[in-house]
Amino acid sequence: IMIGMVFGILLGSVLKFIIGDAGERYISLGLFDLAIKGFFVDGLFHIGGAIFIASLKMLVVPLVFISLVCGTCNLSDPAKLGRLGGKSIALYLLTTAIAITVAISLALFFSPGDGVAIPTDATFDNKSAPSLVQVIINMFPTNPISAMANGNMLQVIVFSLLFGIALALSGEPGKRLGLIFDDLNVIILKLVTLLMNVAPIGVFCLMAKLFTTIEVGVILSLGKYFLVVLFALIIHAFINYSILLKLLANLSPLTFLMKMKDAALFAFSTSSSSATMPITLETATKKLGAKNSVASFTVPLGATINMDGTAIMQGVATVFIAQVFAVDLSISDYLMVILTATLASVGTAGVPGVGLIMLAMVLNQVGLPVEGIAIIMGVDRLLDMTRTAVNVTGDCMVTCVVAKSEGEFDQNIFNDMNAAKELE
Ligand code: DAS
Repeated sequence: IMIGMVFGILLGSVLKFIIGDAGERYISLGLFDLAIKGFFVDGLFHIGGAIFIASLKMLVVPLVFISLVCGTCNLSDPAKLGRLGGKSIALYLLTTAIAITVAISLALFFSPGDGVAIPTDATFDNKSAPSLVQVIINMFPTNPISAMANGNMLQVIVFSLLFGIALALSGEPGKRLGLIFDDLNVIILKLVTLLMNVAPIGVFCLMAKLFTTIEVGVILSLGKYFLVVLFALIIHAFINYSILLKLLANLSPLTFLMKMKDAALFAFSTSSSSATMPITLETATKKLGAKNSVASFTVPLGATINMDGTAIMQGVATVFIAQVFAVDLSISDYLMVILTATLASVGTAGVPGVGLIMLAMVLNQVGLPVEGIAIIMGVDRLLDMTRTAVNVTGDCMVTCVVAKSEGEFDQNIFNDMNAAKELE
């Protein structure tokens, strides 16, 4: 994806000097310009990029429905669902909401997208913001099929969670259907992987077209965007998690972070919470001291619904894209972003690049042009690696807090710096 990005930027920049706006055109090739612009920029690159964005949006509904039903219905002993589930889900949502609030505050403070105004024909339907009560009522679909057809993702997520819980509580029929959803999950994640395989071409087309027209200012603000996301991720992982660990479980943040190194590095290199899950589980039990009876529940659940790093990217990206397209978001729009991005990160399966796919949902929700994803897509891979490491760290932090609160935590293992050295 990085190679696709670099080549797209280079070719787009070269073409800009040939067929860019009159002010920037340095070589006039007459008819040849029109051929290049017509065939490449408005043809090949536009079509390639549009198809790639459409396929990203195509995945959102099935991905969220299947991965959430899977994550919820695989809950071990449904009876445990109450206490453990309640604590974990509450903590996961709390840390994600903190993450995205930090992200939006930093994005508003640093305003990486300011000063750039890419014209957009997207009409920002500044719908009269529904009251919070109405938002909560609206989250429950009267017709789940139409919610899916219309891409009303908040309703799809609620229906998926309820369906998964009902499935987990339905004995034999639930077990049979659960197995089918496990298989569907494999298929849909394969679809994501296939899409990620053609992502370099998609990114190349998007960036080539983008850089034929983009203002230099946008490129600079892209750098700022990258740094703001990175800064928010670092604050969340090193400060917010440390405070929560100390406050809620009286555990040493330094010991925790040092023991998280291997799992975080594996998450960074794979960009996939799901792929890292076996390492996360080993780390939570053998290095951090959480009993398996808790970790075997909170880690898979976390890998499915807990994506603090992703929520951070979605928060900063939404503000950045609103600024780049010079769209003013009101406070209620930001509240909608926090709710949507928190739920979007709940619906994001732990595989590379899906955070970007879910970003399409957040942008839709507040009426911002989804095409804005093209601007940030090129630097997303690097951010994906970093935010996945934060996602996994969040899963382990909550696991420790819940295990400690359940009295299923071995403090000696936690304090023993040599515990499970062989994992390294
Ligand atoms: N890479 C995903 C994960 O595995 C998250 C994302 O794409 O944002 O956590």
